[in-house]
Amino acid sequence: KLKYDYKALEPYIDEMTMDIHYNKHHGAYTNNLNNAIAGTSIEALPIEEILRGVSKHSPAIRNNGGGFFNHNLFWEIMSPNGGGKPNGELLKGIEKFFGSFDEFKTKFAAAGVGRFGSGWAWLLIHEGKLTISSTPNQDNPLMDVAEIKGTPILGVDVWEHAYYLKYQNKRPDYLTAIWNVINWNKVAERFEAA
Ligand code: MN3
Repeated sequence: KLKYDYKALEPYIDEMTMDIHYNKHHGAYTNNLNNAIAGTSIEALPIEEILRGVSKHSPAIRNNGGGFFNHNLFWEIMSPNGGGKPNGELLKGIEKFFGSFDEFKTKFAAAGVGRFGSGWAWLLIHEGKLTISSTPNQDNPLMDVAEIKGTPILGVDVWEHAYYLKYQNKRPDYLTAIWNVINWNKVAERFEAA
């Protein structure tokens, strides 16, 4: 369940986008994943484990399993009380690997803008380093098919369904606005756990 209202991320993400995104898009990935694994040997596995071996499974599991995991992460790393800057070890890490928080934001947005078509932008731990990547469709860095593999700690949806009602074709504007709702405490928790 979402921990905030559909309208809680206004004006950066509008209520109708959140409602449709959560109930229709995320809801469909979740139902389709459940249907795809029902009665199979992987039904009881944690989603992370399914994704790490996703090349062995059907496209339905790759697409909907990715969609299920990615959206759960996305809802969690946003908050109406978000924005600002990370602190502590996460900020130190960002400064170490990207130069500064502002440079990190520029590089992350470039990864999101540069993803042709639909996909995600990621901040992940890859071989012990904070790294930015992007993936197509509902792929993510946990998957054995990912170009850059690792543990995602921040993921931003750059499918048009995530921003089109408010931002239309202006994906860069959405990727500028999103920093106002990023829950850095949650990203820091994932960073420390990874
Ligand atoms: Mn989405």
